[in-house]
Amino acid sequence: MNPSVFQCIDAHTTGNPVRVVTSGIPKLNGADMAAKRLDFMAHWDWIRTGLMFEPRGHDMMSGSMFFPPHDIENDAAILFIETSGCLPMCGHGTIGSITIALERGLIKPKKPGVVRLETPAGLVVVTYTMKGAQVSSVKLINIPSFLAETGLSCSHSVLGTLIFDVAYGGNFYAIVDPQSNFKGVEHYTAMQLIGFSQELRKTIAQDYPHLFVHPMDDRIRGVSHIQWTGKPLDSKSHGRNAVFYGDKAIDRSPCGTGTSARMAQLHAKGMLAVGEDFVHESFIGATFTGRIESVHSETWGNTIIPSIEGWAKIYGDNRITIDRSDDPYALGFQVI
Ligand code: PYC
Repeated sequence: MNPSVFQCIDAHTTGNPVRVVTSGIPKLNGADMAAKRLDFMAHWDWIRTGLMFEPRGHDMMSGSMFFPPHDIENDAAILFIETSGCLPMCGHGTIGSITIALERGLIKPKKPGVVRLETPAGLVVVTYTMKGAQVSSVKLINIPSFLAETGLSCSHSVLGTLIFDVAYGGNFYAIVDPQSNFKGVEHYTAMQLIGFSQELRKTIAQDYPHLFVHPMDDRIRGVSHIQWTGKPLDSKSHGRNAVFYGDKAIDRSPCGTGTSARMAQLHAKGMLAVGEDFVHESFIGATFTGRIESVHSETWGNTIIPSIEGWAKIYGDNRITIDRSDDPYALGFQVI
């Protein structure tokens, strides 16, 4: 068997990696990206683990593949591949992937300045600005986001009882705000937050097994990410977070879906108005600017339409081979 070859372009979105696969992409079955995501997970997941996990990737690795759109009104469709699986939506992944696609001519938008992107979670409309041949900023209008539950509690072996809310911004987030048993992100190391999160996510899944299912798409279910909040480093920012994903990762970017979930939570609690900027810092102090573009009332609850703006930088071209005939680590591994 010849090695499988994947041509990739590597970038980072405010510090968090994005690897866009441009060749070696499998043909997927399904009428939209939600169905294609399931087909990929069932039959092609070895490509994700081979390209995202060690030794070709690492704990934070995240990437994507572009597909032709299913609706001719749109410009492209995207599959997100991450150490945590195939997320329905990824904000930093969208900003990085669109930057790569535009700078390298992978997508030619029908209307200059706008990319209509089909994601597994729904249509995301992206606008961007260029400085010469480079994309200087990308703003995405995310899918409807909402606060799902508030004031839930769990017992944690180190921290004690924790109170948290759950919000959806493309993935379900347990959001832990400062409280008597958690002083705020600024008081902990990344390693401590990773340790806390590994246990908390397991406990939430045990204590609330049926609670978090998207009301319009039951293929999206479960709290996959933990968002710890706290005081910003810069007085001009409005908040800071540390988002835990995968098994050992803290997002280096402020997390696009996490910021969307955070804005949905703050809006529902009367702490963020429509049109107000929300400058959100990551654990390393990188920022995205979020905004609530509009609010809606659905039969099943209230939603916000959030926007997220940030930037990305391409740093490399990467021809990666996966040789399943003789490499015991062909499919990747994690050290947990
Ligand atoms: O930016 O949405 C995001 C994201 C999810 C996981 C890591 N980053």
